[in-house]
Amino acid sequence: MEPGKITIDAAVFPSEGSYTITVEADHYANGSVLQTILANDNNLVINGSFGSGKTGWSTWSGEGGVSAFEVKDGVAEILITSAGWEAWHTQFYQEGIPLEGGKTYEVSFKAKSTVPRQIILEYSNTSAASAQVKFDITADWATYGAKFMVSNSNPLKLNYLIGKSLGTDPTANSTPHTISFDDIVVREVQGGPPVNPPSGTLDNGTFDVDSKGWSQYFDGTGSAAVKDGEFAIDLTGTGQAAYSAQVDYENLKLIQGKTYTLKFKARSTVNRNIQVAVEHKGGDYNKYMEAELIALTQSMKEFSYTFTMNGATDAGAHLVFLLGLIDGNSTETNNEISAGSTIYLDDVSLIES
Ligand SMILES: [Ca+2]
Ligand SMILES: [Ca+2]
Repeated sequence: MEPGKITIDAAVFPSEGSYTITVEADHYANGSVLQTILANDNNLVINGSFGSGKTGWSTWSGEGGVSAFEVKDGVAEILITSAGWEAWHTQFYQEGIPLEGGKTYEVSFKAKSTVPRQIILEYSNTSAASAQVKFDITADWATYGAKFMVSNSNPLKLNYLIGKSLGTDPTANSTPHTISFDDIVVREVQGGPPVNPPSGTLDNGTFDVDSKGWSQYFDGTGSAAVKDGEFAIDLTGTGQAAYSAQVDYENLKLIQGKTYTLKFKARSTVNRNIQVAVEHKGGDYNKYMEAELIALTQSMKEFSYTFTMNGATDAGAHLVFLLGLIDGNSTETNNEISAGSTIYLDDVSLIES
């Protein structure tokens, strides 16, 4: 002990957790302080073992989602009484996890659900190549994990989307259930694939090898993959909004005052409208090229748009194809889309003119 400082041996604390430390001194009133003791294991998540109750963790439920969050015996338990009608209608998250651009991280956690279901883990606020990963959780504890890379140093929001399950078994969507989480860890890992800083240009629009540079997002069921040199987007639903099904190319750098030409070829197994836009990705989604309505048929057709970058130079722009619920598609068309349809994209280019 020295003036202003009391050092306590680490062995006093049996585990990570929240401790009340009381200082007793003769002739003085007792003084107490509540202190969180973190494990020294390079875990970037605060209180991932839930030894400190709910510290660091939050839940959000809205729209149709209803949930209650408690920590019992060092385990996070989220009782979902109503799943809502979108995956994001119930969320469980921690914000402000410090990451460094150019590094690779591994997330791992233990989970179970009284009703087996799919959950989505979203890496928000980062430029992680894979923005989301889906896990099928069973009634027994199991450990799940994924690796992701970041190209900037934005703090991570680790967000579990646990509203509507988008998995093949929808039982959880109409059955109250409890999802349990424990030992949530985010650690830097060495030896991951090197992360090249983004070039700022659209480098892969021909899909000759893969869909590198492209992200996808679906509220409903859907998936996008390269098929025979084209980007094939399978849809079995429209969701509730234009953005409910989308593919995008991010980390585009647009320079103020420059004029750009966007070209691509597209077709759809169902005659329908889609939209394409160029905008800032995230935040206010500031539009640089307003959403254009495009009518697709079963024949491949080339489309071309020219726009001038009127906003401030932005290295966080994206080109986004909006494939969900689009104005101008009739109920009949939406039913055809939902019955199973595919959109094909190819030869996408965005060049300064
Ligand atoms: Ca625990
Ligand atoms: Ca191609």
